[in-house]
Amino acid sequence: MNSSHSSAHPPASSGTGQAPSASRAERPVHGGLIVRQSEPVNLESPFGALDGFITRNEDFFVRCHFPIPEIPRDQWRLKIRGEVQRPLEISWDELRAMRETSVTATIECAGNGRVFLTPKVDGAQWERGAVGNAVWTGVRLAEVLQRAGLKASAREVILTGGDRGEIELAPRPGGEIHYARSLPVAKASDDVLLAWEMNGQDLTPAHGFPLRAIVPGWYGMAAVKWLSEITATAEPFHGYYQSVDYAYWQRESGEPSLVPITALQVKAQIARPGPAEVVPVGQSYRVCGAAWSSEAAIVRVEISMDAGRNWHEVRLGEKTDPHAWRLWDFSWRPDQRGRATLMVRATDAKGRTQPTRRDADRGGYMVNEVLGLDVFVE
Ligand SMILES: Nc1nc2c(c(=O)[nH]1)N[C@H]1C(S)=C(S)[C@@H](COP(=O)(O)O)O[C@H]1N2
Ligand SMILES: [Mo]
Repeated sequence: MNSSHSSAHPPASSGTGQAPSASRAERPVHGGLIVRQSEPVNLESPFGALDGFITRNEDFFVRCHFPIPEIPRDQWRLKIRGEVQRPLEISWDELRAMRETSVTATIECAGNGRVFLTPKVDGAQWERGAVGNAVWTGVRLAEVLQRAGLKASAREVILTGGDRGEIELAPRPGGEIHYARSLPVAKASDDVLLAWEMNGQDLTPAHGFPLRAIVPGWYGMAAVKWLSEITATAEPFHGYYQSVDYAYWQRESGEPSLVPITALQVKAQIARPGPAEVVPVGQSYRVCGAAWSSEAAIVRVEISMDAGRNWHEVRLGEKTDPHAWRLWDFSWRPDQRGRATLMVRATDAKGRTQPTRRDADRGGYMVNEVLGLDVFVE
């Protein structure tokens, strides 16, 4: 397996698209994606190549549970059914005639950073690159729901994708299922977008052509691709991708109870230097990265160069859309040779910050505890 580690110790790692040295790290590296799985396709962004606020479409990570469905746009229909007054089938042209909106939103896979967990957990072994930030254009889900007329009995809205297949690991339902996730009516009627464009271009097949959901402030699993059906239900949905997969143990009312993963956890990541990178002693190095949270701006990112003993505030990039990540950088002049353990920790406008320890109730998801990144000063 390839890795996005940018080791500058000779021989250099091959073909990862990573910046192999501090000086070259300053240059934008457009390195292609890292294959985590080829079928179904799962591709990771080289986070070390981060070079702007917007992730290019061709650099955006891809997370698929089933083969990518081929959906001809002119035959495609969006069905709206269940607890609605007027069940609908909306054609592509009808959808495009609706009011268009854009949102800049960061999508992070709930399993991003999983490779750093000990003991090892199941699932795609993402490093830091199952995250990206894009401008999404489409129509508000709320407007589509309004057209169908949600009944007062509706509690949740299930989004179903056009992709399907069999689950391999038990516990599993028999036969083929579709990828599906539900949203509470309050979120569905708020800021969820049904998007047809990513950074001004039609969605690619891998990212959900012709239509996908964007659920700002939530982990990626909610952003259902190849959207084909919207079903309003009176009962909570307990589909595979929110009860077996993408669920965690919550302890709010006594014994642990399995609940669907929803909101993004506040988190900062270092793009450069990369793991095991060699950083020159006595010279200034621009450490940089991104930080994000759920429904609150990032207000502070701190960095430590000595495994958490001393912390410094970094410089934050422009504050833009509340659902978008914030870039940050810090000028570092290492004066001591040897190994240095870098750490970052973000705080958002709601005062939430990153934990120092792993919460075992999260299983292989929501990795936002402060992690160390070792580099070598030479
Ligand atoms: N229909 C469908 N939608 C899906 C998925 C999927 O497998 N099928 N994967 C989800 C997960 S887990 C993530 S993290 C995001 C990733 O979106 P991307 O592939 O555009 O980066 O899509 C989500 N939407
Ligand atoms: Mo995901």
